[in-house]
Parts: sequence; C-alpha cells; structure tokens
Amino acid sequence: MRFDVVTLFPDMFSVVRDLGVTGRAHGHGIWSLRAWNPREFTHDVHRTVDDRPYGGGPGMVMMAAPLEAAVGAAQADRGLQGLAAAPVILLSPTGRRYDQQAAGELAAGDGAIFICGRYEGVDQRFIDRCVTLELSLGDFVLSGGELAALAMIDAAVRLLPGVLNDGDSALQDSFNPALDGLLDSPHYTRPEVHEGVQVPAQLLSGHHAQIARWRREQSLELTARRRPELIARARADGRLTAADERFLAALPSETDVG
Ligand code: 9WO
Repeated sequence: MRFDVVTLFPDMFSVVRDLGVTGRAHGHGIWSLRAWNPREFTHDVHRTVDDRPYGGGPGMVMMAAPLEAAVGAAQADRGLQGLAAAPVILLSPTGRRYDQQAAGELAAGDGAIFICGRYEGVDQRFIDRCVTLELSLGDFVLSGGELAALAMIDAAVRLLPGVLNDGDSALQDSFNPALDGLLDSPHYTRPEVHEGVQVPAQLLSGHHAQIARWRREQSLELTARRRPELIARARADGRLTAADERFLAALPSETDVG
C-alpha cells in the first residue's frame, strides 16, 4: 500500500508515518508514504502556489499548475514502482462522507494520492482535470485538508493485514460490536475501584457468556439512545438476534422519567 500526499506541509505526515500502530507498520514496510510539495513544482523566484480569486472576495486560491505538476510527479513515481495510476482524492467538506466502509475500500486498493488544499480553496480547473473523487470527514471546515487526509490514512492502514497485533485484531472480528454496526461497549481496566467507583460486576464474574451478553446489551442500549438509525439498519440487515430484540423491547424509552 502506498499513499502520496500533495501538501504545503509535508512535516504533518510524520504523525502517521512515525507514531503508533501506523508508524510500526510503516517501519515493517506494510505501507509507504511520499509527500509532494507543490512549492517544489513552481518556476518563479517566489515559488508562488496561490493567487487572488477571480471575481474578487477574501483570501487566496491555490493555483492549478503546481498542483497538477505534483500529481503528475506522484503518478510517474508510482509507475516506476510498478503501480497503476492511483485515484486522486481531494479532501473537502463538499465531498462524499468517509466512513468505515470507505476506509475498507481504500485499504483494499493499492493506495491513493491525497490533495490537501489550503487558503480559501483550489482552482476548479485542477479539480475538474485531475481529481477522481472528493471525500469529507463531516460538516466542518478545517484550515487545510491535511488533518482529514491523516485521519483517512490512519483508518485505512489499521485495516491492512499485519498492522494490528493479535490482541488488537480481535477488534476486527465480526462478533465484536465495535465493528458490527453498533457502538462499542464501555471499557475498564485496573484498579477495580477508582475514586470509589467499581468496575461493573459482570466484567469480574469470569463467565465468558455472561460478559459477552453484558457487553452486547451495553452496545445495544448505547446505540439505541445515541444512534437509533444504526439499530434500524442492524435490524434490516438481520444482525439482531431474538435476545437482542427482547432486550431492546424492555428498554425504557428516553422520554420516560425516572
Ligand atoms: C472549503 C469549503 C467550505 C465550504 C464549502 C466548500 C468548501 N470546500 C473547501 C475546500 O475544499 N477547502 C480547501 C481544503 C482549502 C481550505 C481548507 N480545506 C479544507 C478541507 N477545509 N476543510 C476541509 C475538510 C476536509 C474533509 N473533511 C472536512 C473538512
């Protein structure tokens, strides 16, 4: 898996490259990352990458030519490595929403070229000519696309085979509510009492089936309260058991007092 990022701030990507599980996987050669600074693809003495918007308005717009040259260099370098042309992904709040399924799709390919805009935006002619798809993390505006690209790379890389250790990889098992379309159940570790607050007795019981049932019910209750649409989807997909349905039916509705 190889990611390329076109960014005015290549140093930001040391976070995924050097730290944590993604850093360890990078060290093991499971994935690679190369940053391309559009400033290196300018020809004027000031190395200009932005200019004022036609039609007026505040701020500056990233020029098409340095971005296009950076993407061309990234694609050519991928070609030298024997890789096919990669999708070119622009991080933008107007893009398609990135979710766990999209992370899985990204992890199943052989990488992508992420375009990280800065200033007020990117010249539309670059988008029309070079960008394959636009992806968003949600309805908020960042100072640049880099933090969104970092989040997307992190979510995809941790799905690659060999990235998570044996302990972590249980999280990917379909029986675990974390990735079964329900919200995760709460976690506890030592000590058994923290500031007078006990770990739930079910987790100390040592009965595997009882612990699994408790976690499932915690997931169901949390999901029903915070993200009821996920319960509806799980039901439609046949992912709720008869025991799940009995538990949900017995839950007091949020409007009940007491
Ligand atoms: C900003 C913007 C704001 C309102 C409507 C559309 C918009 N598009 C962009 C945009 O593409 N901006 C560029 C990238 C340049 C300025 C910083 N950029 C950015 C990307 N801000 N926020 C994001 C982003 C990306 C993914 N998920 C959430 C936000």
